[in-house]
Amino acid sequence: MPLIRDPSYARVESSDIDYFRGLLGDTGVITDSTALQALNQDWMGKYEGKSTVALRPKSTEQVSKILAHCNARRLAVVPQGGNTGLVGGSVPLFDEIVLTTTNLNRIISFDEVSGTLVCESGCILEELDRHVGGHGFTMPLDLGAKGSCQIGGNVSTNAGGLRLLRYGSLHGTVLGLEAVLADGTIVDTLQTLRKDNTGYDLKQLFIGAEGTLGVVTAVSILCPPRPSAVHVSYLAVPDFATIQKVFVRARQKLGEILSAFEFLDQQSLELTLEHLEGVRNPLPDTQTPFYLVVETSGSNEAHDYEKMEGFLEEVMEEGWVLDGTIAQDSTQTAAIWGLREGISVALKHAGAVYKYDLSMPVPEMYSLVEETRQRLAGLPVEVVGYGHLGDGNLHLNISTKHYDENILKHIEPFVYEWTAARRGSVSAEHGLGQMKADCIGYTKSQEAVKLMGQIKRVFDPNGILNPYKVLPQDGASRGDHHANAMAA
Ligand code: FAD
Ligand code: 2HG
Ligand code: ZN
Repeated sequence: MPLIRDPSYARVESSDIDYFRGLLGDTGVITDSTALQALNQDWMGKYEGKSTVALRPKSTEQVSKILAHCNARRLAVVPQGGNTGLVGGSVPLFDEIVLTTTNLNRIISFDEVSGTLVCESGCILEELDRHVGGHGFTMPLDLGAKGSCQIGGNVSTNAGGLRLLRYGSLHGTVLGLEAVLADGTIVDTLQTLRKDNTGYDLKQLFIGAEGTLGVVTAVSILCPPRPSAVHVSYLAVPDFATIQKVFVRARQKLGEILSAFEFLDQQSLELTLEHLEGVRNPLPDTQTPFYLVVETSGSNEAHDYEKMEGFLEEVMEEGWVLDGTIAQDSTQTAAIWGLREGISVALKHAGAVYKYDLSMPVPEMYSLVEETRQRLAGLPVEVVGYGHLGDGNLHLNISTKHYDENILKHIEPFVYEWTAARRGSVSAEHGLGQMKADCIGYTKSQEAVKLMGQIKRVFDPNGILNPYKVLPQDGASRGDHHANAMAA
């Protein structure tokens, strides 16, 4: 249902632009329509706003002054990092001001003893990984968008990614952060302590808040030592039940060095090979419904390779894996990851895509893909399933040429209701953004959503921060219906 602009928000006037230019200089205020186009549109080209001004502050103090001004004037603001989000959270719906963190890109410190990095929120993930890599450490998260996404965006979406299985979620690795509230108050919780039990852990509220509670300006994050031995295998598996046996065996055999366990179906593979140039099929002579990417990260090259080889031999002897290959060098490793990380890019090249990012018990996961395929039979779509199997996170994607309401009505609310019936989550890692602002009730209780609304009002009483996102506009979620139905 299309939303209507909330008329209680003010519109940007020339006096506002003058104020911003005085604060940020001409280069910090973007009003040129070509430059604005990229900031108004999301990565998929699915969501597009109509903002007439974007701001590029260079310091926390500037962010504070911008927000204080916007709050006093009741101008709505959308925080934007790398703009790689997949739920339309980083772009305006109407004329909200875009506040981009691109120029907040200083690395503040790195402690080589603890591995703690402190940096501004606009630092790009891949660049941070390069920086800490120079000290023998790695960032605790990795994702296909690493070349563009920013650490502030990662924290604000609580991004999961390819190695959550090994390094855990940002709720554990972020040690502190600095954020600016809607009224300009700077909340400094930028600690570097592993342990701190003094009161409520406020930083956790900003992790995954998708820019609705404050603008994150700096982050302190714990980086693990960079593994010196990384091995990646690519395996062909006949069915989804068998994938689960392979996963259990991988955990038993590879233990603490297991760092990723990803799956993709045949349809994902074919679509990626068709639409993405430069990707290679690691097992060109084997066709099977499922493929796995299994990675180990450790410190003993020969020993870790032996472990991976032993694991592969065992699962092949069991008949669970029909064919498999272990990357022999960094080029082959990059090729396997290039295929897995390239699925989203290939889907983008293929046309329009409906994305569902779901958490649910692993044994049930693929039935949803199959049922969705059946429901959509006869429609011009390709249904693909892949994701972070080790984390119970399915990426169900429905690819088609153009967005089409008729296709959508076959998918929703079916996918959400199916997930809710299994007590799953309608957002495992991408967030709710604008796509699912009215869907939280499928996963969270009405009491929890009410409490979130109260928290939002404490942090942002005028509701200027990322409106129309995350929480339902009028307090009623589509999922409430489901919750009521379950209770009845
Ligand atoms: P943006 O897209 O700019 O913003 C995302 C949200 O955070 C918005 O709501 C925005 O308002 C808010 N925000 C951004 N910066 C700030 C800030 N400083 N303060 C407050 N709010 C802020 N996600 C995963 O979890 N796992 C994956 O494996 C993964 N792979 C991806 C692969 C590809 C190819 C792509 C395109 C995306 C992928 N994503 C993945 C989604 C996306 O990259 C992540 O959500 C990422 O963390 C977003 O970072 P960003 O800097 O681009 O944020
Ligand atoms: C991934 O795991 C990302 O590749 C993107 O989370 C998933 O595009 C998607 O649906
Ligand atoms: Zn993912």
